[in-house]
Amino acid sequence: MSAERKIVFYNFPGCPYAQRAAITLNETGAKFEEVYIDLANKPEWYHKVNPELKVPAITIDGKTFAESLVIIELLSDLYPEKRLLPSDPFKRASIRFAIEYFATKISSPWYKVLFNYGDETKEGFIKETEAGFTRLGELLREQSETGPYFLGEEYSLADVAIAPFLGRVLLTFKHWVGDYKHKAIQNDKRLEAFVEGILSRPSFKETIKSEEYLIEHFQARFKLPPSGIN
Ligand SMILES: N[C@@H](CCC(=O)N[C@@H](CS)C(=O)NCC(=O)O)C(=O)O
Repeated sequence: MSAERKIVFYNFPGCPYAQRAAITLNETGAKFEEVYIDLANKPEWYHKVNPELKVPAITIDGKTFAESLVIIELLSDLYPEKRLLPSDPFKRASIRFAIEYFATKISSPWYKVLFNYGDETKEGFIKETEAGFTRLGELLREQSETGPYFLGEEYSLADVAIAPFLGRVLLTFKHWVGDYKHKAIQNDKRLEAFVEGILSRPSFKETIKSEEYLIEHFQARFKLPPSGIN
């Protein structure tokens, strides 16, 4: 059992990076104080917490850290009994690779469409994410033939780090890309179970805002048109 620590978590719940930290805190069961940072109107004092003025940030026993991947690894190290990062160096490397892969091949086209919404970017978004999901299915099977999680039955930081982006990517397809359903997911049982598994994990569901909240947030933040789905 890890020692009780004083944790302050600086969060903006619409942010997928911040949700990575929220999920990890939820998984550890640690007690923490949550400070809401309104990104549209950041408090003056926040630059002392994180000079980059981004969320998430966390203060643990007086030491402050930013960057979601740094924070979730730190929490995993502080609560090793939760086994969010396995001790096997090869598994740890595969987890870090999957996180980076998802960011480059799926989250990056997602940001492209959010910041420059139009027919061309939507086409590119479909094409690039179909390819990205196809390869993701192969990466999952390289770890384990059965799921639901990246490593198989064992939940890990790969699942933590990917879920907030996966949820928002699929929500974007549903509302702004004609409710498009990926063939790569429909045709791959392992990938389909992964999607279902990480998005139904209680720590994900307890830290995600409602679809209505996210739709409104995306519209305001990225100047997207109203959702095509009622
Ligand atoms: N690389 C950072 C990215 C964090 C980030 O970009 N957070 C956004 C919100 S999702 C932010 O705070 N942006 C500052 C702003 O909107 O002013 C991480 O992994 O934590």
